[in-house]
Amino acid sequence: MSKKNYAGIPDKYARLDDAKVVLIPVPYDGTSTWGKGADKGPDAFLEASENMELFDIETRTEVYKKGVYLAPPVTENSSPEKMVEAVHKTVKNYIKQEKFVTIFGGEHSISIGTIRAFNESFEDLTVVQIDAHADLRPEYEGTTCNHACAVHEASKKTNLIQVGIRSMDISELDHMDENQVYWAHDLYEDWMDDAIGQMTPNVFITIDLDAFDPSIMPSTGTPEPGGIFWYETLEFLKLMFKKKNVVGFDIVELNPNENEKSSDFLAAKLYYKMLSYKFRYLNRNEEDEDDE
Ligand SMILES: [Mn+2]
Repeated sequence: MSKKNYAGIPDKYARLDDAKVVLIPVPYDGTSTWGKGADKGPDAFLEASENMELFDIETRTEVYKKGVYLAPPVTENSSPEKMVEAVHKTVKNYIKQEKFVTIFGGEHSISIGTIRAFNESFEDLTVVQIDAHADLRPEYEGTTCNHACAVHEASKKTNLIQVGIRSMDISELDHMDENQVYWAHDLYEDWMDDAIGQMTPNVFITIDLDAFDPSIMPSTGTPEPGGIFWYETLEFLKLMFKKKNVVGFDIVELNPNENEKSSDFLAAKLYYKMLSYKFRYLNRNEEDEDDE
């Protein structure tokens, strides 16, 4: 894991004390079932971030000046349960310091710990899961902390909204609220306002990169055809940052391939876009409808 600043930003923007944002890498790949390599995700993401322009054209901002502290990575991997506990503890520690906490995985099981920490810290939490897979199994291969179980706990303890889903086991229907599922095959219709309407004020976003179409995001553990694309995803994210109090987010399942760098760049740009939206729309709320 590199010891450099996030995106090569100057030291004065990278110190914990002054930074508004904390970025926690979790290079964990303990339970993945098919394509291995999500443990290499954070390094590939950080390397791509160093080669990215830091002026966001759309928001006309340089959000890194809010300060981004790159935390030491969470490397606990002795068991899936211990990893989830370590992520939970680390995330909670930075939330308590009133930072905007973001996490980069690693496989999706890391989100069990991140969501638990946010759910304990923010009232009446909505979790928006953008993912190809339902990830609702209560247990898989002997553990409740498998990537296939990433949002099972969230489905019981938070207001879960699932977007982009196109792969699941029939047993997962028992744990699914289909009124709050936006299937990939339905996303050509108007759907964003309906989804926003189902959200409580506090929103946490978990993005499994396999939600994206494999044509633009091939480097992921389990690519599924028929995924979402770049600008529609940005439109939905922007809407959430405008209308809701997005309290944090994680991005998971980058499985880098050294011959295919565009996925690393997509992840890097996605992360920076989300920060740009967060601070551009920071003081907005539902009453503040006017847009420039
Ligand atoms: Mn997932």
